Amino acid sequence: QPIGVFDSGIGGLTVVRALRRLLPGERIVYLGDTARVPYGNKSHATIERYALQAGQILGRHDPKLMVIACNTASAHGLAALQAAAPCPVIGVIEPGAEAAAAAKGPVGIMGTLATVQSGAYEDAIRRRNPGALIHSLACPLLVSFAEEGWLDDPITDAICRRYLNQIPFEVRTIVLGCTHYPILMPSLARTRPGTTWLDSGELAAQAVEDILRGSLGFRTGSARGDLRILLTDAGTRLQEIGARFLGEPLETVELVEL
Ligand code: DGN
Repeated sequence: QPIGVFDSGIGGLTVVRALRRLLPGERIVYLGDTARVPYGNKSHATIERYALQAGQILGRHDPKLMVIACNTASAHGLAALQAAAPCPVIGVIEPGAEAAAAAKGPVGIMGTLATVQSGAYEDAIRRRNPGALIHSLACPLLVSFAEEGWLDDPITDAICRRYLNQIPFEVRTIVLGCTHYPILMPSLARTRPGTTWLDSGELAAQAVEDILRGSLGFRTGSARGDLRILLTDAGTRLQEIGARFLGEPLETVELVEL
């Protein structure tokens, strides 16, 4: 059985990349809702409905586990999908929040508007550490910069600085609460040296590894697991942008309708 991975678009490919590094033999079916991305500025009800539709498509592939590889969809759709899906479902927020709750001192959260407005990170961190000091910041422009691929560029540095200056200087641990942000790491690190960055997607991939090793089982051996990429729309620059997030060429892409 494969691992089913769902994202609002292609940002979740950073999670697939981490999964393929940690669990190279696993088969993965990825569904990116590229026709309706971005989710970051949509309402709770809409995002929840989209997540349930995506779960139905992934469910046809009989996954042993589903991963919502998008912070926005995890914040608004995880509970509904967990209730509806025929297999366990994990999101990217709990693993990121767990690491943040264990950090020393105040923590920062960067994410889309919908993720920050949901308060999902605050809730998940305070459940583990009720006294935690948390500074959340919506950074809606960063998704576009990540997709544009301006990764080593003074303009991206300036935008990162503009956002990060709003998080008090004493905050030394910041959660990348959007699966697009890891590819902006060079700019973020230049802007705020000495910060510990918690990559919610990477942490979620580690949580998947723990679950598989613990109970669901995983494929060993040298054969690389198959990766199927299902998208609801394949725009012109998709191969180029997707490959940057995945860290390998996007071979075949299948179109699906939700
Ligand atoms: N990558 C998505 C996330 O982690 O929240 C955001 C992309 C979007 O839908 N704007």
